[in-house]
Amino acid sequence: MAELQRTLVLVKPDGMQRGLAGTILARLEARGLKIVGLKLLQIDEALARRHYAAHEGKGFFLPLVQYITASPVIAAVFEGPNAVEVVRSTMGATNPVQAAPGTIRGDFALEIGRNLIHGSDSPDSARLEIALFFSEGELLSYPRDTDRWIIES
Ligand code: IDP
Ligand code: MG
Repeated sequence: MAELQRTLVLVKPDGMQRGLAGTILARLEARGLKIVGLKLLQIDEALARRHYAAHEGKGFFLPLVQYITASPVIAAVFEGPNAVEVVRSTMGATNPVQAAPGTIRGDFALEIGRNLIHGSDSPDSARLEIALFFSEGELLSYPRDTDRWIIES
């Protein structure tokens, strides 16, 4: 059986401003992933710098901090088998120019600096990122009646 994972998703400010939050979350939900955490928040500069610490010093770092703090975002934790990789493949490539049609970025975005969605890139970064946005008590474990039709166990 595949490893059950949790991963952090952000609907970035452009997704919120463009009214695409529901569409983006719906694609992940329809894939079969389960929402186990969800909140609307405004990311401040300190949180943005921690979340994107791996990119500090790169040319796009400051514009990236400005972008992610420019408007409220939705933070969500999705759970499922191989959730990290499944979210990444559903998002599409970082640069929407290279993102395949059918992916979120490939269907709704044009530029790397306005690419709509964040998804953790590994189980380790997922654990760190989830802890930045959610306390343990804000994450819920619950069965869905449909789980056995989505996950072969
Ligand atoms: P990811 O979001 O697909 O994991 P990362 O390489 O982790 O991509 O970069 C984080 C975010 O930084 C990207 O989603 C994008 O918003 C922004 N970014 C990455 N590379 C560039 C760039 O070359 N120019 C402008 N923005 C970039
Ligand atoms: Mg990344």
